[in-house]
Amino acid sequence: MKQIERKCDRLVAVRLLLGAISIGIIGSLAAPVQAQPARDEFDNRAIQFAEDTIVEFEFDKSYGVYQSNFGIVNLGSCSGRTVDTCQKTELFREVRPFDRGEALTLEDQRRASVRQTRDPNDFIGTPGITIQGATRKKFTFQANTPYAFYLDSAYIHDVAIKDRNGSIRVERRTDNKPTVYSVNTESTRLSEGFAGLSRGGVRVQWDDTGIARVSQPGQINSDGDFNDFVVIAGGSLVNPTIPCVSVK
Ligand SMILES: [Ca+2]
Ligand SMILES: [Ca+2]
Ligand SMILES: [Ca+2]
Repeated sequence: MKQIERKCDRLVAVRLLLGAISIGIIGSLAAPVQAQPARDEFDNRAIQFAEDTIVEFEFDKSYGVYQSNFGIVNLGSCSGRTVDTCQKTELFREVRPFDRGEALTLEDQRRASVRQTRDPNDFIGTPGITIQGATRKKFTFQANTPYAFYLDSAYIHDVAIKDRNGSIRVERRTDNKPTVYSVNTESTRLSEGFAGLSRGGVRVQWDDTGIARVSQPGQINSDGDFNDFVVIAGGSLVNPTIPCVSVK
């Protein structure tokens, strides 16, 4: 019961402290008895806290043609040897691939072939359009448990199919892409690291698996832009001594 009260204190404190900053780390609950040395990590290798810790996440933007889902995978809770069997918690799900469309159309592909694009913003996805509902979510990390982030993506695109009689029809296809994990530095950047959680936040920047951008022609991997899906973690460490204020 006391822990719940403390959590309440911290939730309120977040609102008081953050002000213009819309994201925050909500400190931690009472430290459990630990057999192992405490260790905090927030990088590609692992997401791990020495104490139970609630972190608030906010969807920022996506600049990628894929339709993606972002979440947290508990690396200490797996039913097999591979990461795909670990327990997952989804935080944000794109309901469409990007703001201005529901698929990469034949017209998009034609324009790309002549190095044009209908969207100079690289298929931007914004809160309220590609991500509906809450764009801030909290997650409780259990003490001394390794986690990672994951991104699931699908490529939704039209293809032209020539029938036997010579007529052309358009078929919309959905290709599910392999899940990418933050343990892969080719997929994810967490540049600010653990210290960033209490200093404005950590930008969790994803590169999915690459759709060539027409704005960068001639490059072998022109889509290693690490902006295909961006989430901000934390931002401000809550002071646990702030008294509880009733939430209206
Ligand atoms: Ca997208
Ligand atoms: Ca990319
Ligand atoms: Ca991109």
